Amino acid sequence: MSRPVVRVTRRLPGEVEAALAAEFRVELNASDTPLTGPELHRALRESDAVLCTVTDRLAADVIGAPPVRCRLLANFGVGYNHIDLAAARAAGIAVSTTPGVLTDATADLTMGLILAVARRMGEGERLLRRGGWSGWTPTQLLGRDVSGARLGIIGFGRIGQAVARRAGAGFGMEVRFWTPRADAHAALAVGAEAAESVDALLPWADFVSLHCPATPETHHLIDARRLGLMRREAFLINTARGDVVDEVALVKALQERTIAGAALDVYQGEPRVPAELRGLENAVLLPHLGSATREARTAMGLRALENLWAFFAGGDLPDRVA
Ligand code: 8YV
Repeated sequence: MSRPVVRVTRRLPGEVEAALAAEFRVELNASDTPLTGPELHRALRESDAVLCTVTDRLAADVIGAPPVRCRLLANFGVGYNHIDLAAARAAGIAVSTTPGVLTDATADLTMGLILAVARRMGEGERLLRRGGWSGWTPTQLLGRDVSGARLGIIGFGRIGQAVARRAGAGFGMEVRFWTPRADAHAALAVGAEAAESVDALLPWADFVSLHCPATPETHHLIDARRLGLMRREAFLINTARGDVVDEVALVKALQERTIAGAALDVYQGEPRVPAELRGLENAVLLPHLGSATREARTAMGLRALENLWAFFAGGDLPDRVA
């Protein structure tokens, strides 16, 4: 049998591209810019599989009606809100993700964001770089303690639990979480307590960290009303998906200081980040770096390769989501 044709939509770490080329007839996107809708549509008709990423909007109109040559969308990443699963199923396309291998990288970055926003690191960096630092003073850029503070986690899957472990064991934080599927065993293992509801968690927490997937149920989960439930001294951290937060309401809350600050890695209309947000000193803003370590990105690519390999070998698809 001839080797399956795999369209790879973005450049991947060298080790991953080499491993893919050894197994499949790989078509790379040399320009490394996101494929357009028509380009993705064509890729689905001309390849046996597409290795896609978060920048590929695989909506129903892009997937289109059968017949489609593509049999597998092997996503590079754990979140798959950019893929219309129902449309993929209808077109006879299976979908896989890369869970687990980016958990530590994303949880580490979350702790970095908690520290950065609480200790005003961005403000300090900007002050120094613009030549505005005239020397140490006892009251300059005072932040708040992270050690011992209360952390509220929304979404308690692998990443939420990994953040809870770091926060509890490393920083002595008191951790509560909310998830629609309360996992008593996981909670016990990380010493966290389940909250009754999102609304009960928000007024309690000094830091609220989001770790749920973007679904119709979590769209704007954090809206103006819920931002209003947070304490004035509290911070919002988002390393999940921009869609979970109403960005307009968040900008207003930050401008009016009804919450103390936000640290964001993800945005509603990536790569567009509203100018109002970029103008705020009490916002720490990163360009979707959650899994951006050499180790994690290589492991993600190799995991996508395992899915491709297992699928075309006719076995189970290990990380199937559709
Ligand atoms: C990935 C992510 O880098 O895996 C995810 O869900 O958000 C990121 O860590 C990105 O999705 C790559 O496709």
